[in-house]
Amino acid sequence: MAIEELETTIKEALKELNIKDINEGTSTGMNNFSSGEILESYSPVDGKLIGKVKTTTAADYKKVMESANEAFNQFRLIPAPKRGEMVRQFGEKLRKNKEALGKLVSYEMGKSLQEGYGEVQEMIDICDFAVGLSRQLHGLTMHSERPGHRMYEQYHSLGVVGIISAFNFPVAVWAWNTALAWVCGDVCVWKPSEKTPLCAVACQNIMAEVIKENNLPEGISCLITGDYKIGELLTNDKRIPLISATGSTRMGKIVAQVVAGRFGKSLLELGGNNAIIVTPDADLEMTIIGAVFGAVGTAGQRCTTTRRLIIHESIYDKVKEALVSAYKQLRIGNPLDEKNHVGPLIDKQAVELYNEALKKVVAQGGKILVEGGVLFGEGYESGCYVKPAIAEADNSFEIVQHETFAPVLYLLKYSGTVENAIAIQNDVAQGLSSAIMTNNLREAELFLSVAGSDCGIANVNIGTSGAEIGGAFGGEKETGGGRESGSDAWKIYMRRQTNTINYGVGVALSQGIKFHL
Ligand code: UN1
Repeated sequence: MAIEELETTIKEALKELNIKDINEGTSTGMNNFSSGEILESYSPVDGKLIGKVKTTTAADYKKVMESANEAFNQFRLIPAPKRGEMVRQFGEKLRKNKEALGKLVSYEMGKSLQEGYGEVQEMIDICDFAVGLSRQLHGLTMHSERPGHRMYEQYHSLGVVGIISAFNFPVAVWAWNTALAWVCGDVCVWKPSEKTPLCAVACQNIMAEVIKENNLPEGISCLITGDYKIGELLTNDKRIPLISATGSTRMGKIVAQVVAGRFGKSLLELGGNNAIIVTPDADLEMTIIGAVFGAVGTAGQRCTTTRRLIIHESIYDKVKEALVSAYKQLRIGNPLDEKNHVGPLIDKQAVELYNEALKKVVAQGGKILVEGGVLFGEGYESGCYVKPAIAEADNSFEIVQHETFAPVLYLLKYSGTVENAIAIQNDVAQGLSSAIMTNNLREAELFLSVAGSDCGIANVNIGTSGAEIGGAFGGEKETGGGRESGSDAWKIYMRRQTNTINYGVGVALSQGIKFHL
């Protein structure tokens, strides 16, 4: 793709997404309170400045929260299916803007265009899910032990939801949260990654149209931008009953403690160290596609990225050879050019961490199988393009135990039965996603059993990444324990109330207690 072509494509996308004044500090189409220092957004694709955004000061934050609180008081009174209708309209607008937003995601974050579109599709999917959900926010009814009594539970809107999202899914993870929060009657304050602020502005602009067209209070969708300090205002704020945070385990630990300290709830989606077990009964073609996409998709910057392959010794060499030959076919370059598989890392700091990981795996006793390295020269001017690498390693290595957000895949060997592979798979601090490649029913079922994978996601014959929105998404251990998107993940966005109603004539106490006056 020629440079001029890329420039025109991005210019058009920014225009379509209503992103203006990029030199003065683009602001959103609503809730325009940010008046702080300018935050510049550079593309890892070509290193160019895409735009500038004004950050949120502490004084601005006060106004944002006032607007959010005010909006909540109105919004919670709107019937849930009507709120669902609003989310349906948002989903429609996303369909119209899929191309432009997908391109901006690809350009500002660096993931392949296909994955950029996929991310917007994930937003559309969660909107559809939330629309149906808006008529199903149900509690249970139960039988009372007392005659003439009825018991049931209901779910009420919770309040202001704080959303802290990461650069790697700059729009979808916000949508997982907002689409559900909105049908639940909550309002959202979003702090996106300072590495992808324009994607956030674009989402706000799209939502602004829906809010305007439906005459809704602007405070239902608030955006605050800046570094961790603005995030701290959110996490410390007693008016925010729920903080949903996606990012590193280090960040999550701080958020969890601060939020728990004020009896808030937190929904954490933190680091993963995901493995695929490859047993002697694995289908080789499925394995290679699952493992390669899992390891190099989004340049290894998904929480669900495949970082470890645990291969049975009897097929180890065969899998190894097939992987090496698959890696030779990978094309690295401008992610907006659809012939490329792998785009850049987010920034030079990420490149440094990648370099360090490769050094460490060798220093700790590993062996490089597919050479890594940073790419220079034409098309690679941003300095953020790296070669996906493979190293043979051992699960006990400190670096293997650590999540490096880059395309570095570790091959680990196991012998004996699948129980040994499962033990290796579980022997890390993180617990997000996992997979097994096998056509053996016993192995597959054991992997999914209570004695199997300890992760929040466990797949058979597909890779570790690419979860659909219909299931609850999240993981155990240092991944933080939160569940987002599908299934009954909506419950955390609401407060549960148990109601007991006495429709009888007498007074009856529970537990048979007698109390007479
Ligand atoms: C993330 O990396 O934070 O399952 C989210 C997946 C995507 C979401 C990843 N649907 O890979």
